[in-house]
Amino acid sequence: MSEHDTTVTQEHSGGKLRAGITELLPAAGNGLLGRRSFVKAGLGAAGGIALMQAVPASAARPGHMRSPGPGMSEYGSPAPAEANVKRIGIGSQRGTTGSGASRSPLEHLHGIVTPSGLHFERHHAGVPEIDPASHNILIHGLVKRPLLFTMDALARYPIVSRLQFLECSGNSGTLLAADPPQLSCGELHGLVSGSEWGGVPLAVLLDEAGVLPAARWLIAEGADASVMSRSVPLAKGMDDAIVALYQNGERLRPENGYPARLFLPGWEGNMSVKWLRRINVTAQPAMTKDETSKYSDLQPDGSSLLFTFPMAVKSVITSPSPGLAMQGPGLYQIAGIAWSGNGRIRRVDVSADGGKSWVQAALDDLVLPKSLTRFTSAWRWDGSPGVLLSRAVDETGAVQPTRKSLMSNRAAGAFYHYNAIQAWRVGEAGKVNNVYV
Ligand SMILES: Nc1nc2c(c(=O)[nH]1)N[C@H]1C(S)=C(S)[C@@H](COP(=O)(O)O)O[C@H]1N2
Ligand SMILES: [Mo]
Repeated sequence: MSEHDTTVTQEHSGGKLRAGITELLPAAGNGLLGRRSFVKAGLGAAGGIALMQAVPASAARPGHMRSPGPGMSEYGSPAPAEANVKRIGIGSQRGTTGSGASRSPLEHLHGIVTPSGLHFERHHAGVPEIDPASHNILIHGLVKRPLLFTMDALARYPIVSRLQFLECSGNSGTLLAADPPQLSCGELHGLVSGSEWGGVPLAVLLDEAGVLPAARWLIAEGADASVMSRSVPLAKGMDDAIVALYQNGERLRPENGYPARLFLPGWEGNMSVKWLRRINVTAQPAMTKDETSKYSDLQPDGSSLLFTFPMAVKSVITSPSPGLAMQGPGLYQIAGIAWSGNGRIRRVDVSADGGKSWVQAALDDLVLPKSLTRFTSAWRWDGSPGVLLSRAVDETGAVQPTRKSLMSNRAAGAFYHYNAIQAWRVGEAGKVNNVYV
């Protein structure tokens, strides 16, 4: 588990090797290197990799250097050559067009923000077409003053914005299958995305309505044809819940709740009710169809947990991953995302030998609570088969479980909240497969 700090070792033993070389000493089995390998030494200085080849300069200038290109556009689009980067795993229930999901192509993304057009979608009755000019949000029930907010009125409140993830509690559920499904990282785990969410703190609106002492719960209701409704503890509403109007700097996309959605940081995606139209302040939860027929969690003793709010600590290696084949032996950067609904990611460990030995991964600078967090680890792949794992630990000390321990503590038929360690097998030819270890 411990990372062997090769720099210190070398200096203390009087070694005069260049830092770049000393940094590349193995720190765990099957070629994993210390977490400062790339950060300090840089790929080039490390002397172990040649990603660029000498290419003879072409005599003729390419066409795009000989005449001006097209001009400005009102709303930009990705480069045509990136057209393969799109939402994946799109499917809906038989007989419906909009009761289903699409997934973020995690293996093609970097950073902790998912472009809005690639944010995963989960709808129970499609995307309603809502005119913001006639849409309102009602706060009523156990309050002194029931209030009706127009979208224009809401936009005049102080708006906070935060980089946070949203994850469907059904994410990764296909990994409950007895045999590992041969799907891409995004197809398996892409019901999670990260955004900069901007909105009005729900506490501000509740305070204005004047919550009565008997109030304990909020029943949030959406304006889609499924009338999605969830019971939310008042304490969450008073803590970090927002009525989101903005996503990555612009107004919400229709599929993500335009013109306003509830956003409950770190909690199962289902509770972040899109197309929010009503919050009923109550003393009891409402036991809606969306929290009884679904989103309850069967236990091994046959009972069911009605509510499982926070999404537990989790991580996945996005590169390498199935579909991103290795280009021969040499130095690679293992990269991935980690997140926890209970706060910040404290550390991520990576293994290249199926869990026999681990090295601590480097976390990117932005380690924010209830946010996607990037991790990387340098790997010298010698071309032999190996099994890559990542294991996240959050600031509460919770450790991402192995698949074996998760499965042994779960009832057959329980579906939601799968957060086990993902294993990718890298074969001799560099092909990457989903495996269970
Ligand atoms: N009104 C309404 N809100 C909803 C849903 C819905 O179908 N209708 N789906 C829920 C589920 S199950 C999830 S995981 C998230 C998905 O949000 P996204 O589509 O913006 O990714 O929205 C939740 N809020
Ligand atoms: Mo969901």
